[in-house]
Amino acid sequence: MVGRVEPCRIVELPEIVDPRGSLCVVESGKEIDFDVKRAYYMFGMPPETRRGGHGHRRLRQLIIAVHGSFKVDVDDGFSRRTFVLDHPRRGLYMTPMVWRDMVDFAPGTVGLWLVSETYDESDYYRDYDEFLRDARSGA
Ligand code: T46
Repeated sequence: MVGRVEPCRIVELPEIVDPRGSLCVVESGKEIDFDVKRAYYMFGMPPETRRGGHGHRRLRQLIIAVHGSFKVDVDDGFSRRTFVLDHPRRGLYMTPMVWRDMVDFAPGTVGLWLVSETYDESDYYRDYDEFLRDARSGA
């Protein structure tokens, strides 16, 4: 079986270089295959923080370290991968049914999440064993 971490990938965002400062674009139907229903961002993470520690049933997302860097550990119940986000020109596209942990935040990091769903707690897997059971049964 092909694991679901496989479709998680780094997306190089188009950069419009300008001496006044670079401009990067994320457009639905181009860089991402979903309409953005919600954006949230995080800052002030102490370096030893772990964020995430959950999976999503339907939500797709693009994660960008707009400043600083952090790592994203992804796990589809079969295999694991680690992605490093360390440039605002690069995003991590993530499919549903993937468990993720965010670690190793550099001081001053600001992370931006562009996601396909409004906030809905019922979309979350907060329990790893429940996630594992469903992921392995192909839910
Ligand atoms: C993710 C990581 C990086 C809301 O009310 N609305 C929202 O849109 C979000 C994202 C969160 N919340 C509330 C729910 C919790 O009471 O904010 C609180 C913290 O959220 P959570 O416990 O989900 O925090 P993390 O670090 O586990 O996860 C959050 C996001 O939920 C998640 O999707 O990718 O940040």
